[in-house]
Amino acid sequence: MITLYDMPLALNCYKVRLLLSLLGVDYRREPIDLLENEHKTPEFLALNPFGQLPVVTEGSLVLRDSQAIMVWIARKHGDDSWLPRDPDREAIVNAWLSAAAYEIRLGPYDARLAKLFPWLCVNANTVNERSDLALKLYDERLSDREWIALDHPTVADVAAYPAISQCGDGDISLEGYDAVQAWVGRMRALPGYVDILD
Ligand SMILES: N[C@@H](CCC(=O)N[C@@H](CS)C(=O)NCC(=O)O)C(=O)O
Repeated sequence: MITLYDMPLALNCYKVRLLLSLLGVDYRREPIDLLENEHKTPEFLALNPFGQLPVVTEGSLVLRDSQAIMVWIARKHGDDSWLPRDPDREAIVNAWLSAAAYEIRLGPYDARLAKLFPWLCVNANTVNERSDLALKLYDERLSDREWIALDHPTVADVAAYPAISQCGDGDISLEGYDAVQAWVGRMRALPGYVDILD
């Protein structure tokens, strides 16, 4: 059985919960309270020396980093569509996974952090500009297509969704990003979809 070390409001944990739910994979949640610094205890640091959520374990396997975890889940439990085995198509998905970890992280993810957990945000001064940059890139990408990487949902959509869908928490608006808004609606309609607090 998979165990997810998890905090409900943490966006990187939500990425993993959303993918597990979309794929119908059973797992158990082990709550770790970032506000109580439970991610910096010796026990947790032994699991993840980076001192970050999420962490996933299965038997003796211990995995950190939401992107790496999603790739593992997709390979293990998904059909090829969530992460294609064809190298050309896989590379496109991986490029958008990286965008979720960088452009989205520095933009809407950190904007939300700056409002909800300011002591964890290292670039509060640039989050508005970075959010605009990231949302423009995603809006342009989605202007003539339904899904971010390929012509169907992939882990790249799941990686981007949490920070984009919760960007209002960081006072970032999706107004004017019509293609992104339409994509958010498509994500919410996927079978197995769960909200951040479900
Ligand atoms: N690259 C990592 C980043 C993980 C990360 O930043 N996790 C946040 C919660 S969403 C965290 O644990 N922050 C606490 C800290 O960095 O001290 C991933 O994608 O999982």
